[in-house]
Parts: sequence; C-alpha cells; structure tokens
Amino acid sequence: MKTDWTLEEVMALYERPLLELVYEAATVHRLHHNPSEVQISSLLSIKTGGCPEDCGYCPQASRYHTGVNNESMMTKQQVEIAAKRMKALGASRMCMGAAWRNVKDDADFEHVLELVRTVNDLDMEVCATLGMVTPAQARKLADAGLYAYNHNLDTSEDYYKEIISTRGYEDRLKTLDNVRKAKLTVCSGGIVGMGESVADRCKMLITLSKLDPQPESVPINALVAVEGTPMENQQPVPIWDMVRMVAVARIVIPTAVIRLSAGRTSMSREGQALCFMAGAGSIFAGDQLLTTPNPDIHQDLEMFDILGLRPVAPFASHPKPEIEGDTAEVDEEESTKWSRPGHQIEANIAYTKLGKEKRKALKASAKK
Ligand code: SAM
Ligand code: DTB
Ligand code: SF4
Repeated sequence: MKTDWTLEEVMALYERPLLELVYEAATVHRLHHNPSEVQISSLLSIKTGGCPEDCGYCPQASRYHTGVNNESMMTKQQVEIAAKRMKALGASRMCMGAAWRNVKDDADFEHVLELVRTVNDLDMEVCATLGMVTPAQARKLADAGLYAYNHNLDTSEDYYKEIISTRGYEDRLKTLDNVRKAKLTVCSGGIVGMGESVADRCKMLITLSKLDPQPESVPINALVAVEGTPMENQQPVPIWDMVRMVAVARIVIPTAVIRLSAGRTSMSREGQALCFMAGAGSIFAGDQLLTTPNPDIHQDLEMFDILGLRPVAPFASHPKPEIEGDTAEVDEEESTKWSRPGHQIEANIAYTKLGKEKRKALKASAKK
C-alpha cells in the first residue's frame, strides 16, 4: 500500500476531471470493499453542550450563543433504548459523543464505561468521541468493549490554528496514538467547508494516510454552518467538493471505511449516490447528528433501496475485539499534559463577545 503520498500527487488527484477521479476511486473501492454495502451508523450525543473549547465550527462551544444548552449526561436506559431502536432499523454501529475537551478520571467517565458495556452487549460496534484521552483512559475504554475511538484531525495542521486556539494538533495526534496503543480501531477525518484551501484538505488526508497503521474509519463532514458560531456565514460546500474529498480519501486510505458524515440534509440523493460510487461506505443515520438535523432514516432506507445498497452487519471489516480486562496492569498515568496554544483568532474572539452580549440581554429580558 502506498503511504508516501506527496502534496503534489494528492492535489493532482483532487483536481482530476471529476468522472475520471470517481472511476479511479470506485476501482480502488472494489478492491477492498463490497460496493453494495453501506454501513448505517447511529450517533448519540450522550453529553451535549457546555464545552469550554473555542472550535470555530462547533455549536456546543459554550462561549458562542447557538441555542444549544449544557445538558446532563444521558442515562443507561436512554442510551439502551436509542441503540435498540437504531439497531432494529439496520444500524450496526453506534457513536457516542460528549462535548468535552478531554476525558477526566471521574464519575462521568465511569458512567461512559457503563454505556460502552451496554451498547457492546447489543452486539453493535461501539464508538466514542470524548475529546483527548490518555493511554490509561483509552485502555479502560477498550476493556469496557469499545470498538473504535473517533478523534478528528478536522483539517491541516496549518489551518487548524485558524479555527481553534484552545488545543493543539499535536495533542490530536497524540490521542490517536494512545487510542491505537490500546488496540482500539481509529476513526479520524475532518470537515470540508470551513474556508480551508484544497491544499489544506489534501494535507489532512496525507497526514491520515501516513498514520501507521492507517485509520480504519475516516469521516468526511460537510460543515453545518450553525448560527452563532464564527462559521455561521460560510457558504455551503458544493457537492462536487464532497465527491472529490471522498474519492481522494478512498484512494489514499484504501482499506478505511469512508463515512459520509455531517451535511447530508443539503445533499441530493444523486449527489450522495456519487459519493457512494466514489467509495463512501457509511452514513450517520437518525434524525439528529449530535445537535443538528440529519435526514429521516426512512428516507435514507428508501435511498438504499433505489441504489440497491444493503446495510452492513456489525464487525464486517474488523472482528469484535477480545476484551483483555487487564487494565490494572497498565502503568499509572505518565501524567499527560495537554497543550493550550492560546493564540488569537479574531473571529472566535468576536463571536465569544457576541455570545456574552446575547446571554446578558436574555438574562435582562427574563428579569423584566
Ligand atoms: N468534543 C469531542 C472532540 O471535539 O473531539 C467530540 C465531539 S465533536 C462535536 C466531534 C466532531 O464533530 C468534531 O471533531 C468535528 O469534526 C465534528 N463537528 C462538530 N461540529 C460540526 C459542524 N458544525 N459541522 C460539521 N462537523 C462538525
Ligand atoms: C464525525 O466525524 N461527525 C459526527 C461524528 N463524527 C461524531 C459529528 C457531526 C456533528 C455535526 C454537528 C452537530 O450535530 O452538532
Ligand atoms: Fe467541544 Fe468537541 Fe465542539 Fe470542540 S468540537 S467545542 S471540543 S464539543
């Protein structure tokens, strides 16, 4: 497998005539995957809102005023009901998300471990996306039966500095390394449409392609431009950019499942069909992503029917891992220090100020 892609090569792929690119990606796809199968993944926001980070795209950052509230953690019963419902509709994977900067060794983390055990017992691939994790935390998740850990690079290392100031790219990569060492499968991808260049998109894919081993799962999100975030005015991503991104990801990371993730509400079925042709092997289904809308699952199932696609069974690409259960033997934390770059991002500062003003005005009108 080629793992020494250069920026020139990947940009040349990205810029190829669209149908040539799709044909090449579809050919690679058929070498490693069954093109009639697309995995239905469900998403569940187990801890919504109130996040201290300043990610410029994110409706869950408490500093922006987006209408997303700081909610408490979902209960085991709520998670079990949601997982069973989605499983009955064909989902074989469930990703649980928390609006955290990083995992802390507290009661909430113990609760997440319980949620992981609950979903694993339903024989679904369990994925979690909880922010940065240390080696010992990753190991605990693995021992609870976690199958995959999602931690997106989001964009290139250079452009990352333009969208987030409260955490660094190095820590993203370190977390992916911690996840890998815990023998979890790695899910990492990014977002298209945040104002990044084609070179930034290609650089991100190159970084992912150079991880050794490559990630098993690569989500490609179209930015959902949420009102109140610094990215509220970003223009919608043309479907052609999504097709190109999926196709290039397919070619440079050939064995991964490429996930057509956020942004499908504004994509036509024809557009999505091209993405499947170009190598997308999964969608997030269910009427909500984490906090934003997603297509109705029955509409998605109808699209599968039209296109002759079948949902994938769980553990089709990688076997369910044996639970080793030897967490106790892991060396106690070599106290991980996560960075806090703290550089200035004008848009994030402006929208933080705006958020403060809006909250103040709301409080004042509530008092009246
Ligand atoms: N807090 C954890 C973290 O940041 O890693 C996990 C949850 S976070 C919401 C998971 C991912 O959702 C982000 O890395 C980002 O790629 C994606 N995401 C968040 N807001 C988005 C938006 N408005 N549009 C598209 N993708 C988004
Ligand atoms: C991923 O790459 N995209 C999903 C999942 N992994 C966690 C999240 C999309 C979130 C979109 C914005 C929202 O709904 O809050
Ligand atoms: Fe918090 Fe994750 Fe959203 Fe960033 S992307 S603000 S870390 S929930």
